[in-house]
Amino acid sequence: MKVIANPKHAEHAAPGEWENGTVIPCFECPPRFDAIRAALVTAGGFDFEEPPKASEDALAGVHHPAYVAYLREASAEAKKARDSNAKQLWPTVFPYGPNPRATGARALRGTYCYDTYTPILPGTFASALGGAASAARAADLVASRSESAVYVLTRPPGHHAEPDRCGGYCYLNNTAVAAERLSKLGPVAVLDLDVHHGNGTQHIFYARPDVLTVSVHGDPAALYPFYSGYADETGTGPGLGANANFPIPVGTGPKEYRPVMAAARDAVARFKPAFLVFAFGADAHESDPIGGMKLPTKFFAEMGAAVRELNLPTVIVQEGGYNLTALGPCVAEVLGAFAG
Ligand code: OKP
Ligand code: ZN
Repeated sequence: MKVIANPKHAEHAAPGEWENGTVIPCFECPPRFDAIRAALVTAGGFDFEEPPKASEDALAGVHHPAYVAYLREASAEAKKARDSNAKQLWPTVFPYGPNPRATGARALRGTYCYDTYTPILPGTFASALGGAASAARAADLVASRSESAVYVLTRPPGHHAEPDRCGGYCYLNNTAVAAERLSKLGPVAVLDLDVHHGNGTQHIFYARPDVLTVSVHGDPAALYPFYSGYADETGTGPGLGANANFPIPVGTGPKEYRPVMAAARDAVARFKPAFLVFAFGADAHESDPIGGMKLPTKFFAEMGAAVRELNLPTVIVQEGGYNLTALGPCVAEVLGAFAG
């Protein structure tokens, strides 16, 4: 299987994350990429490639141009800063009131970001754009039918990135970039099996009948991103019926996860898409530090097989997964089901 690997991923490395008023070590870190890469090299049969030089054109139809410009300029501003504190742009105040006015740099931080997990650093834009370019390249390979499944090895992840806001460690929505690209050629389904709801992907396509978004994730009453991911969110306007959420209780194990995964997969099949984008996270693993689910490593082979059964040209995009020991083996299990 071809792997398109983001050559710029390591340019984004946050020094910590803000959790409940304290800075804690980052879960989303460059060693995640290395752990996956090492596991795939060990497993064998993977052919690693870099994408062609990144272009912002890949973001059209996914992110608002003003947001893209903000990410680019804020990263450049962080790069120019001299002291280490000014090299990190963290939001501290978020828009409020009936008509929020954002005219200065500090206001923009909260305008374009919705949480305290997602700072802008000198290399953030290059790193995120490298991921988007990797997703676009994978989509092009699958679209041309030269490959039936291509894996995008990237970080930071993307599925929490909204059209005009970063959040949840995500800046550019790689999954949505692949789906948008494929949607020029036929109906597309996105199946998101990261443990967190793919709010950004849902919202980017919420009014579109030609891109189905389906997500299985921890109940948002208990798990990030907290404000969306409920089962009654089904799309809007022409997109009504083209979104499906399957929230599951925190603590779910294989026995309860399996039928929900099958129901989500069947919702994709009923849509009869021409292409699939599989947003994959290994954070429903039993040892994940932030997921809270109970899936063992061997269940991920079953997950891969369930998705593979759709028998669709598929772009597999890496989202989360934060146990550095489990992450690589889980990815290898999922991809093994596609390669076999
Ligand atoms: C990104 B992806 C940890 C709190 C959770 C945000 C989670 C983002 C997950 N202290 N922080 O969906 O894996
Ligand atoms: Zn996640």
